[in-house]
Amino acid sequence: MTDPAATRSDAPERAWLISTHMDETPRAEVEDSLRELRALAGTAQAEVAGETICRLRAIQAATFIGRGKAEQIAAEASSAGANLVIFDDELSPAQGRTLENLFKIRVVDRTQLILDIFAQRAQTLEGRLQIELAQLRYLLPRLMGMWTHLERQKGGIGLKGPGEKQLELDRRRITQRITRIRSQLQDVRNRRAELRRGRRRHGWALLALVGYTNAGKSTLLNHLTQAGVLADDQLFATLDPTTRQIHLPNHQPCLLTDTVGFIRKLPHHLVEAFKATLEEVVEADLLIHVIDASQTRVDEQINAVHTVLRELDAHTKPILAVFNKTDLERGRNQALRLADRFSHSVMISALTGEGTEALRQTIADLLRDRVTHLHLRIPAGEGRAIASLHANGKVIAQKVRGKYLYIEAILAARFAAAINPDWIRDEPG
Ligand SMILES: Nc1nc2c(ncn2[C@@H]2O[C@H](COP(=O)(O)OP(=O)(O)OP(=O)(O)O)[C@@H](O)[C@H]2O)c(=O)[nH]1
Ligand SMILES: [Mg+2]
Repeated sequence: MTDPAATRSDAPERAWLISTHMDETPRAEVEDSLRELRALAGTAQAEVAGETICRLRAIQAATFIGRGKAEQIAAEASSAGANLVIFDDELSPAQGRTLENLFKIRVVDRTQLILDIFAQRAQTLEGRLQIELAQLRYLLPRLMGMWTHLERQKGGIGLKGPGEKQLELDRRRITQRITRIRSQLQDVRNRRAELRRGRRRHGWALLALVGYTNAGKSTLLNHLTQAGVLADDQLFATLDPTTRQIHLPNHQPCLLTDTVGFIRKLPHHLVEAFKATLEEVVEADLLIHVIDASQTRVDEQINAVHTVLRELDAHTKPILAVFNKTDLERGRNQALRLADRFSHSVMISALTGEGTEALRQTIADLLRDRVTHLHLRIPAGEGRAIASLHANGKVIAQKVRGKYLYIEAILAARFAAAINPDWIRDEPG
């Protein structure tokens, strides 16, 4: 298969889409997944020349869909003027090669398509490094195939020919590059970890928005924090994380991070490569799972998010389910149907803001045992203790009366435990 980077070009490519399903898959599900594949193709700036749904009894080892079927599609795609085939599954290197030989045009699998979209979206150095790592790791096992092509061109003379030398060089160069990127990403992770440690030291609770792509995470972040990040009706609008302060009714200091959305069959390489970004999810105190309740396939989208969370080892974290898009009738109805599945859930519309005050309250309730709200009376001479309160917590009010400072503050539970009990008062004043 070809270099994923090569799928980007200025003129739109004409793609033939192939969506595969097991024989018994319900019709509605097949159509929905095809719709998603079209959206992915569109996001990658491909024009759809045509599409085939393959119902399979079993996956064929060599060609995935069977040689006969592939030949039939090749003819249709060729007469429709397609110059690219997009496959809704991850193909093995050998399958990709065999299919490319059959179709005589480029074959891009689902993984490559998603990698390509990510590559177009990545803005920051961190995002770019992560996507490059994922692309190189995808490419490495496929180099062999390229060499086979090369050898065939050379008439197959000499197994130890220049082709193999070139391949060895390429492999070595790619492996070296992977090592370099890994070490650069380790620096990014260290910096992020340091940042998080600092935030925790100051008693900030860390929240992360998670959810299927296009669920409305960025719209919600914008509504809650005026972050002004891009929210758009396209898949993977967000790649790079944005963190903003969110105000809660109890004044608990709290940060909310918006990050990359998930999708069904999210390539494993990508999850691996996006460790630095996704650590914001792994390290959060509470996950806000934004669900587009207006989707017909909402159950499947919820499951897809849980699958990725499991892969990240973040599935045991406290989760608040947020049913979004309840301004739409189907959104409201499905939210009511699904609420039972979660121990904590809220219905909102990130677009109109309906329900978002209840959301702030629920977040505050769920974080309550992480913080304490204290009224303190501290002798004015205790300068260090007072400075430490300011540094480690959120001081809501402070006044001097006589020889004492009266302070109302929110503190992380572990800091509160270290405070001289004589200073703690039950009532303000
Ligand atoms: N009707 C309706 N549309 C919404 C609501 N919230 C978000 N949207 C729309 O849904 C689309 C996707 O919103 P985003 O906020 O970009 O979604 P996201 O989850 O950040 O998506 P990615 O970053 O691509 O993963 C946009 O067109 C929003 O206007 C809502 O409550 N109601
Ligand atoms: Mg977004």
